[in-house]
Amino acid sequence: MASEHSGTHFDAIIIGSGFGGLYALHHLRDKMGLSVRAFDGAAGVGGTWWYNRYPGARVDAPSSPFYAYTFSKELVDEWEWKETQTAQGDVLAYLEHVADRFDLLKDIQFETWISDARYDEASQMWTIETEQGERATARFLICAVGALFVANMPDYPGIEDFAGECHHTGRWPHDPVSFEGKHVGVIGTGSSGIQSIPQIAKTAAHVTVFQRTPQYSLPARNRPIAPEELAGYREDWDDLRMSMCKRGGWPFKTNRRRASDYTPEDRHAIYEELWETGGIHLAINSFVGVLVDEDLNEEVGEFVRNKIRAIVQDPETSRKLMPDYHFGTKRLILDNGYFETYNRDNVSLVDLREDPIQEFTSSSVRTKHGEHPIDMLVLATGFDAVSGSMLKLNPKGRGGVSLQDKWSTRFDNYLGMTIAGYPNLFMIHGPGSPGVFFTMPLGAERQTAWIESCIRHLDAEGLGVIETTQAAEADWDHEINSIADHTLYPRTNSWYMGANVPGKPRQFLGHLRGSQYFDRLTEVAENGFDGFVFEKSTSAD
Ligand code: N01
Repeated sequence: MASEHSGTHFDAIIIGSGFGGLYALHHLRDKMGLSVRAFDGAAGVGGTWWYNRYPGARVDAPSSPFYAYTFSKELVDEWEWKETQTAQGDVLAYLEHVADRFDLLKDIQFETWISDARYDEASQMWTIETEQGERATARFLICAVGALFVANMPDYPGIEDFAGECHHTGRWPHDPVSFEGKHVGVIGTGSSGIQSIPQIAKTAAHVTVFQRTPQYSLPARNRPIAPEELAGYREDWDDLRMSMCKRGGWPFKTNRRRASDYTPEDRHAIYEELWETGGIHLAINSFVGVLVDEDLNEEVGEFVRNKIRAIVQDPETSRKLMPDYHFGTKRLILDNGYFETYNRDNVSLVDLREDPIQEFTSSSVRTKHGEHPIDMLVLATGFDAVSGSMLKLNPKGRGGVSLQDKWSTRFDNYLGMTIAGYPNLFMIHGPGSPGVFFTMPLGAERQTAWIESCIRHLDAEGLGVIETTQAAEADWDHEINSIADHTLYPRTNSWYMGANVPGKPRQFLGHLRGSQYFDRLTEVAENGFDGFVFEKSTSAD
């Protein structure tokens, strides 16, 4: 596999240096010997973890040491995770360590936005152009642009006239933000809002939370991770890794209990135990089918609502906090004292369903029933998730067709990684892949391994181009949506469905069965790449 590198020409260009991009750089460069250049608009590695540095930001899934790379046992052995629910700063420090340890920084160009990425059919090459006007070409374009990157900004009348500090949680300043003595308005109660509100309330004079949808949130029960515990994981690492691959990204066997085998009282005792355990156990470890069986789901949902009722003292506030969608069908949130925060005197809640925002002034939010003076606004309003960052990059494929045109009504792709009309382009954590439904670092490793098998196949056969077909895309769309349609997920307006962004096509954006998905990738490679067409290499002619 020849390595080409002439300063501006590479075998592969990678966009992004978060978990996905960093691993792709290491794998393609160090394991395959390709010439690779990565670009990132940020000033450092980390992707999501570079940007989302709002107070309280932590991993919102089973965390240390499993929300991490698995490819290097040395790395597993040497990194000391501190807590079970890793804080943003510690994830970022880990990624900086990885970049340093594997000598990745020399091949990443930071503070560089890619303003254009265009495929040339004659040369079978991608050309990227940066905002500074530099150009580079490569045979392969790897888009590791992040599933949660493009900020979803509300467009309330007058919001641009607000004169105080305003920060989106996904674009949090690097300099410390002080809430001391301030009246802070927070819009949004997803993971970012629910993680940050208790922290902001500690020092702010007053926090007014503007809530559109009340949320289920489970106690994270974050705790220090003991050295013996970490040592045990290291000892069993190979088995744990295998288990992660088989079990949706997490190593622990989940319970296969059937709810109908238990009395309501026994089920309730199990919910109590799992609530005390914390994390996402209530959702994944109580009974089979919580996200499928409407009655069972309602029972678990009511259990959580009762917990909220028991925690929140003011009955009116408690009423407004009652979630009414199917439990677990929006991203599950793990909190550290969120509902308890409403018992503080300096926190109040506005239910935007009853009292919608009408406009902003320079110093307040006017809702239908009142005016809320604020001197700082925190927008915890989420992201144009999964598809948004690819659309922002907007690569131009065959015939110069832009992705924004191709994806104007549906995010067609095959295997969540390839797009018809966009040869030799690979997405990591793209729409239709397990992404956030799997452990993202491990998912990135396995998707990159599959990219390797594509490249090796091309080189072994003297081929220049691999490209999927529209027929394969249609089949894939059907497959991932029929998996989702077996569950309660599509019934809820969530970012999984694209429902959080006005006008976004409604489509389930992930593959719910991660292990099955990765088996499928292997199968496709072993069966000669079903669903793909190839072109001979023009440079070999
Ligand atoms: O965003 P969200 P997030 N007016 O979309 C509301 C990951 N994450 O940044 O529910 C008023 O979940 C919106 O209301 P609704 C994690 O996977 C990871 O919190 O759409 N409100 C919702 O309440 C997570 O799921 C970590 O009705 C508006 C909130 O804003 C994902 O990122 C930490 C509004 C947005 O919630 C996104 O989480 C944090 C409007 N115009 C997040 N527009 C870690 O692991 C939106 N909302 C560290």
